[in-house]
Amino acid sequence: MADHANLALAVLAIFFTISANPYKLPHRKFEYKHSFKGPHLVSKDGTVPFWEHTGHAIASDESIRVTPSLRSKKGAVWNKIKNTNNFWEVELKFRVTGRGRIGADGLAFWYTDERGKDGPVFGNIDQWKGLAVFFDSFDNDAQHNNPYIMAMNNDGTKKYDHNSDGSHQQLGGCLRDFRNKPFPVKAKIEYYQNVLQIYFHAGMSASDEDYELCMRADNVELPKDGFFGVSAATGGLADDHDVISVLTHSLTVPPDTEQPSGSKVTEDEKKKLEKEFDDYWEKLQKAKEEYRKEHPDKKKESDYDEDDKWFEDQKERELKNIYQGQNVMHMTLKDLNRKLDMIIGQQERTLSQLGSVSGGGGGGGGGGGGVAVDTIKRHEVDEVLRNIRDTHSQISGIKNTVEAVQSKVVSGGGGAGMDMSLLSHELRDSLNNVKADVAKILNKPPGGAIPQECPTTNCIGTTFFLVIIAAQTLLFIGYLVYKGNKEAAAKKFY
Ligand code: MAN
Ligand code: CA
Ligand code: CA
Repeated sequence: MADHANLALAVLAIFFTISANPYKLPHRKFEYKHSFKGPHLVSKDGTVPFWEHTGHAIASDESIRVTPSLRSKKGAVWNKIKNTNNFWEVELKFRVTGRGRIGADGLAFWYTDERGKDGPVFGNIDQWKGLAVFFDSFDNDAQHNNPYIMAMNNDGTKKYDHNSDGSHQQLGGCLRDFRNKPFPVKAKIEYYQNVLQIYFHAGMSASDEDYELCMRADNVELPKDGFFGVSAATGGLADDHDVISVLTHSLTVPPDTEQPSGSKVTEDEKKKLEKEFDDYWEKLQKAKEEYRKEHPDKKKESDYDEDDKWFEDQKERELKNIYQGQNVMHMTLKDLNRKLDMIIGQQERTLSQLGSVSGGGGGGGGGGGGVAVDTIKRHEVDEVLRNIRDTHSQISGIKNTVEAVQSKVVSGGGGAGMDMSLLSHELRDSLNNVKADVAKILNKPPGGAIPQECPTTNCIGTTFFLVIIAAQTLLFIGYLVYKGNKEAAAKKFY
């Protein structure tokens, strides 16, 4: 039974080997003796462990200022320990800052057979042996192609052409601005299986992900053992050149990709093994069946034997799928929750800013720190939202009422229709009263015996009476027009 399990495993392993991507990522190992990084970059004696800084370079706890932003300065920091790894990756984190729109001259990363010498090439010697990567800020050949990142491999014979920015000597490069960025810029220089690649992070975010490929060159031969170093120089113009960290990893080929080509499984062998596995499986099932027949009492125990551990039945698979599905839902919900929190946070920030702007008045902040900002609280936000909801429901209620009223008005029955007819009745009644009073007055005998005392209410002339009637009619028409307009406006709003 164990043999069977082993065989199954072997077949699975072969399947994985065949289906796996033939390219495997290198094995990375951090090399602390070829690295430095803050905080506490310097020891008590002012030196950087495993490194030596020279020229105008100044080391502080957080970074090494390779040159200050003063004219004609040179500085360098060199690893004291020779690198013996065939392949490696160095991540260089730095800042180039200056007040001018143009700065100079630039920073250089080195992997060379020698170290620590002063010279004209960004603070290092010319005709070096090994790799240089220049972060060249200043456009000496006026081709409008700086700041530029370029790699140059030198066998010790080439003189760097400073006046043309080495444009004809480069292995490869890219035009990238690395000066005055909000975050430190980073360059990843990777040398693996004689392929040189430079990735660049433009310092626009603090994320580790934002690297992009700057250059790649195949068949690059670098010194077997060499020193890592960083140097910088200023000239007629100047920048601060600060190195924040150098992090080195050795790169080795993972053991399982080092298989000799003879051990690769051919298609025929694969089929043969599969057949062997099927035959064996059949035999095993038969043997199991026979055993069960011979030992019916042990049937239950053997139902779930060791071999079954390797396989999952339909139910198990479904359960697993459900579980995974739920997991995905859970993660999505979590993500949504996080995003919601972010939105609420932003809203609160905006509201608090608005609050402080309107509350602070035009006084210009009263001279800096220490002023407590009156921020809006969560419960206040909830209160505002509740109010908005209430208002909304009230408006809906009003809308419904208006609609109902409208429909009743249109159909002519009840509601506003009733009001209108009531009003017109009232008006008619009062008109009738007026008419009756007027008739009474008019029916009184003319001449002499006209009683001087008027009835208490209706002692008016005909003209005055007509004016009143006209005014009332006008009022009535005006009311009807106003009502009609209001309803039309309400209709438009909804
Ligand atoms: C001067 C010279 C150059 C240098 C520029 C920029 O023109 O020192 O070598 O590249 O300034 O600093
Ligand atoms: Ca230059
Ligand atoms: Ca140039």
